[in-house]
Amino acid sequence: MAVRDILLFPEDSDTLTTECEPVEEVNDEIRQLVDDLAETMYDAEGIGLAAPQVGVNKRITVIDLSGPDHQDALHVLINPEILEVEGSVVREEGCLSFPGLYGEVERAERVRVEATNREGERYEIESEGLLAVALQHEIDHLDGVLFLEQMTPTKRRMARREYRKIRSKMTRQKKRKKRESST
Ligand code: K2U
Ligand code: ZN
Repeated sequence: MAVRDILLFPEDSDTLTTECEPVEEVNDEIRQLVDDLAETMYDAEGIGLAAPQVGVNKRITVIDLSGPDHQDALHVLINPEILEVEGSVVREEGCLSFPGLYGEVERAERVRVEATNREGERYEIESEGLLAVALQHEIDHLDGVLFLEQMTPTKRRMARREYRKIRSKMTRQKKRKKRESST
């Protein structure tokens, strides 16, 4: 298993906004990628992660709501499809490709999803609450859709402005550390 680098917006926006390819066969290479995705998600203290976020253009995502201290409820979704959606809910979301940015997104309240697991078997999840939100957030990633695009225009404008400030501060901090380490 390996922790991989997580791609960031905007420098990696081309990869992050590209629609992913279906997985043809669940083989050892795919299982290794699934394990790396899970390890990278836990290391980043996220509750979900999609393959394009580590630079792999395949329809694979992992979700674990139990958090990095438990790691006992890992959902592996290969070639996931949303079969049904119901209701509507607005919830604050974040994204590991937009570090430090949070914003409200409207999603379906309940979803029914079909996917293939790590053993290559097809299965279904019906969910609501945070799992339903995470499933929609992650499957959006596989379609090259980022959570900013799911916000209302006003919230998207505010989020873009906030994210520019976050990234400017990150850049200043990196430059200061580099100066301090060279003295
Ligand atoms: O795909 C990702 O960037 C991982 C997200 C997944 C996620 C975002 C929003 C809601 C559910 C899942 C990260 O786990 S961000 C962590 C997080 C989770 C909930 C709310 C805010 C931030
Ligand atoms: Zn995300």
